[in-house]
Amino acid sequence: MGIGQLTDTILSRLEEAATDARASLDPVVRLGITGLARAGKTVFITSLVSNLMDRGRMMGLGAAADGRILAAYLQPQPDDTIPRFDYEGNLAALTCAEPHWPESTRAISQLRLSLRLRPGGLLSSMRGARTVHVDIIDYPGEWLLDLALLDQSFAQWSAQALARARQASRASLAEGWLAQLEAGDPLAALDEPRAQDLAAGFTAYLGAARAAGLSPGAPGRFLLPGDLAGSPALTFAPLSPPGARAASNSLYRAFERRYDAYRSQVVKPFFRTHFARIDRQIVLMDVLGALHAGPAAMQDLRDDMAAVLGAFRPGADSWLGRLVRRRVDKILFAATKADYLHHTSHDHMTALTEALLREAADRAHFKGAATQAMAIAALRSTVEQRVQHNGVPLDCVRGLLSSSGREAALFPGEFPSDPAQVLNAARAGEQHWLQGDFELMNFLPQAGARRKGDGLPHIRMDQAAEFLLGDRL
Ligand SMILES: Nc1nc2c(ncn2[C@@H]2O[C@H](COP(=O)(O)OP(=O)(O)OP(=O)(O)O)[C@@H](O)[C@H]2O)c(=O)[nH]1
Ligand SMILES: [Mg+2]
Repeated sequence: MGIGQLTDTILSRLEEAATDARASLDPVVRLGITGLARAGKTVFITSLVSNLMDRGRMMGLGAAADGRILAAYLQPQPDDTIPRFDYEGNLAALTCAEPHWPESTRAISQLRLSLRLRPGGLLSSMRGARTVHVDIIDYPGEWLLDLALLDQSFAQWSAQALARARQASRASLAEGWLAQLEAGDPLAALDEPRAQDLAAGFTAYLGAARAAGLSPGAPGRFLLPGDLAGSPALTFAPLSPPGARAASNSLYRAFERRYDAYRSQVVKPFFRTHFARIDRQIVLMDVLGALHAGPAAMQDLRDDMAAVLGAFRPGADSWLGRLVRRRVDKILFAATKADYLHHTSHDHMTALTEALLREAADRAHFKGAATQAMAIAALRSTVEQRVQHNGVPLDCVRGLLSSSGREAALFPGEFPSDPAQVLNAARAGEQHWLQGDFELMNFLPQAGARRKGDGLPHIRMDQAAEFLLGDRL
């Protein structure tokens, strides 16, 4: 083990000890919530907390159904350096007189929910109530994809990023940046304005890929810079290998150094201080969004899933493998926004999510943690309705359209019933789905969703909570 690795491990242990010393003796479950941008993390956490505080809609969570949860309350979180998840603000957005979806959030945040529990089983009358703290940690899924950078040199990463940018589905999005790249010489001396232009061109391409429903991939912070915006650690871009030896003052060497700084000063601290301490994880996936965006987006989703799973089972001799002492033992992959589909399609959505998970687990040689796939809606914004269309019954969902605020019943298209057909078309790089395109709707949250004793209306949040927390309650 090198000195750098030793320091990483020691730093991580010290951090852990400091947190443990501050914590009480009550058991803590550290629940990680992640997913790529717009996957539904903020709405999920708001709904989970609301439904654990008011448990009328949580009959699928054993401890709630048995009446063993005596109280649930928010507490100050143990980590003073992480922003608190704005539960109250997000709940207000979803339940106010004119409900709207919460603002996008672009960094890590945390919330502690404590549950007071009556013990179950034979000894229930002899033991007093106990407390379990659930520490909810919200972090961007893009940060997990950065793990791959730790195994790649600047040259390797550049080659891979350039090959990806030239793929058919991306070439037009990357055009501007690739032209910029051709116009310059990586052996020329570093010129800061040119370096900034290249980084900006590369970032614009990543943004365009995301807007097209494709995965921007690593480096995750280019689109989520937070307080690193404009810093040298984010002012680099892939470069083609130079034909001759690059001098130390060249653009090529400067970008190589910045790439290394990004890895050691941005990527590693996240894994060391936050990721290494997670017990349970939910990965939210916008499967409907990928289906709508087309086969290339679905292909990206499966690559991302394999990369994410790889982070949860790092090789024992990898940097992360040496760092992670406590292993995540349950991971839930949840396809979100199931309320955009009539329930008759939910089984198909689950089947596709399961197939994606199975395949990602094979590719990442994943074993160890229990995994499950599910279709959920953190906030149900629709009701179901059967509509006659040219004499044929159509299973629609009805809600308030985001575009106009008017109510409408829509049919999104048949959700494909055969996952293999979807996966094959994605692998083959088809331009469109054989069965026709899948429309994406956009509904607003409904007013008056909240009733006394009930949390936010949802689909299968109780089953998600049972899988993630049931055995600890
Ligand atoms: N119908 C429906 N839409 C949802 C649900 N959850 C999220 N959405 C939609 O997805 C969008 C993104 O949800 P967020 O919870 O903000 O997603 P996020 O992962 O926190 O996004 P970032 O903070 O931008 O990374 C919302 O604005 C809604 O339009 C849900 O349960 N049902
Ligand atoms: Mg968010």
